[in-house]
Amino acid sequence: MLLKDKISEKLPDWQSRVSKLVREHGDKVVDQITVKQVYGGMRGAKVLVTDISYVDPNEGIRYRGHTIPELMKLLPKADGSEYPLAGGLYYLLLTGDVPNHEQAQEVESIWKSRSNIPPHVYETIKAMPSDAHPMTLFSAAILSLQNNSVFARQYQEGMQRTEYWAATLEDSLNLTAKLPAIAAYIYNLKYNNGNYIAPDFDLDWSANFAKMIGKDDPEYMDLSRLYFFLHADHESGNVSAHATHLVGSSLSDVYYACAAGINGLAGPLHGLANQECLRWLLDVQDSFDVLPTKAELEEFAWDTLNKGMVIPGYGHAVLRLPDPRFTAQYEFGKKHMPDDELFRLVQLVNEVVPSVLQQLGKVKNPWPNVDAISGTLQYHYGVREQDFYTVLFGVSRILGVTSNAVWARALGQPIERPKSLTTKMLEEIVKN
Ligand code: AMX
Repeated sequence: MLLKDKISEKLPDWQSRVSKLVREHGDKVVDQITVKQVYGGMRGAKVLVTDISYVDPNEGIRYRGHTIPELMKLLPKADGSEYPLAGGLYYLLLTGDVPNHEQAQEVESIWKSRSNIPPHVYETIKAMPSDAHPMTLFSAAILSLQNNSVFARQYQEGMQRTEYWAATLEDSLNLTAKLPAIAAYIYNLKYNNGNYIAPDFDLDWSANFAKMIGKDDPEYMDLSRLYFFLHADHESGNVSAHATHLVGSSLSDVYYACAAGINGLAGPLHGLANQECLRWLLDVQDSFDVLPTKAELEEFAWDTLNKGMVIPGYGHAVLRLPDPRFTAQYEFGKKHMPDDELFRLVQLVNEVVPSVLQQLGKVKNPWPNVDAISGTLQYHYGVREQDFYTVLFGVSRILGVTSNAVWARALGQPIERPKSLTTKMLEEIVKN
């Protein structure tokens, strides 16, 4: 199979690079850990490795070494669209090579052939209480697929360590193939009277999601392609990626690991910020009949901060510039909805909020992140159910975290087990 062969071909070189590094330089110091980092969520501590993506604080995300604008040009596009095929992105994340159109389409075909969802998954989703958050349904649906894990079955049968990654790849392809239909099912169940809309296998993975939630509009299909392209990975330390990796490091299969990552994504300081951000923008709209003036918006922002709340969609643990994922969506908005009232509000917030956050004096990055605009674009096309937005993020994020999972197994990354200390021990350390 295309992806398996390609990874097999690349693996020996990666294995020898990693084992040489560890063998010859295993005791070299990479970084020092400060007391502030120990207490501060390990911020900036360089203790993880991934080759799938890297976040440069002053430049933003690079997938396999390529920036977002570069990949918008390089990745194969869906027919008649200027936005990348998710199949091509997955090929890139998994293999490190930019695919040609045929290779991207081949991944899309693999997905189509594995997209069928066992009926018990739907039953699991339906059995949840009607007020369960869509992320709860999404996580439960992923976990309910676990009985299909190739990795778990082969492990029980006595698989060789060298085979782990190939079984993980199988699981990853099986899971990612099903994500658009699972997400669409959740959407239709919660907001569309349970109407089921069949996939259209002439469409690509991203556009098919749009189709299955009843959006035939080519512009919304393009937005889906853009959205799933932008949210796929953000190196290894963010909560969803790290949670997935941590759980996978115990040789839990990708279903267990991805459900964990999705649960982390559901937090308001991480993926749920997209829903929170739209809510905040709508609150602004409700408070003013027309677009507020800059002074009014500034006052509204201060009100939010004075209530002890964060301004969602702004700030980042690593980035120190406007997030290029924000910029790419902003460009989409400028092209397709320049006069949309909410989009104009996003523009105004972007002009006002950074300086408010700077005045706080403690925010390290006052600029917009990916979540500052993503909900607004969805809202424009009628996907107005804010609590669904993080599911969209999750569909995309699983492309990145499963790519990481395959390579973590391929390179034999061990079970994670950092060391904890007591406060007393730290007090002793600083005394000495
Ligand atoms: N509004 C108000 N206060 C903010 C802020 C914001 N948007 N961003 C940072 N701060 C505050 C922090 O809460 C912290 O305050 P404290 O010292 O009193 O606890 C202080 O500024 C320093 O924080 P930081 O070092 O700049 O950021 P961080 O690495 O601790 O946190 C993040 C990063 C994203 C959690 C934070 O910026 C935030 O809460 N932003 C709003 C929520 C959001 O948009 N999250 C989505 C991030 C992207 C993603 O993962 N999807």
